[in-house]
Amino acid sequence: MKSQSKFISFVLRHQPEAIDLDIDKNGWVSIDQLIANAKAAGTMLTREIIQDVVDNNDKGRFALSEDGKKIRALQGHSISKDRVSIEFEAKTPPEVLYHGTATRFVDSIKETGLKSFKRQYVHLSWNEDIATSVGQRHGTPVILEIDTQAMLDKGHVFYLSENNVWLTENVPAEFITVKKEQSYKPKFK
Ligand code: HQG
Repeated sequence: MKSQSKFISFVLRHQPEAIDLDIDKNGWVSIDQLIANAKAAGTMLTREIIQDVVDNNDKGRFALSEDGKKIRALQGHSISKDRVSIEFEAKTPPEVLYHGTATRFVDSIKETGLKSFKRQYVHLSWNEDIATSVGQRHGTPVILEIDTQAMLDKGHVFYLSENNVWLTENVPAEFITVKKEQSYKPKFK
């Protein structure tokens, strides 16, 4: 299931054109078209496989439409906002949110803040363990604490995706504290 899930994530969030998929402004894609176009590209998907991916995805990344005919990713898109712009509800976050990154990015983040780069938003976690696993994908993890209250005071907006990922456009450096930085600790003094 992992490879199918990765494939679906890739075409729904990043490159629908890779298999000629029509994607609407809210990120929805027809399941029939997904199955047919995936097949033409050599990837075998069935309704059952897709349902399984939706139901058992570790992060609840995907959702089916009410009529069961369409599928979309709930967040994480890198497709331009002109093409896909999911309407997230602005929400007040907890006072602190976390961002997991890798130690090698910290100096740059301290300088320029958190940027979304290819993705539409910077992703923030409500929980430190999740942040750690997000950071681990890039190297030695480090957790950044984000002062959401101060950001709200300055007019920044936060959104919560249906699968509980907090999103915001960018996080200027002044709102970031490095929580756990792995530093070299000599064994003997
Ligand atoms: C870093 C996964 C240098 C940022 C996860 C991150 C998440 C900077 C990397 C979701 C920087 C971008 C998103 C700056 C940010 N200088 N580095 N100024 N600003 N960065 O993958 O947050 O499995 O685009 O810290 O679980 O790691 O796809 O973002 O390390 O929720 O569902 O640039 O992706 O979810 O990497 O991960 P990413 P992310 P899925």
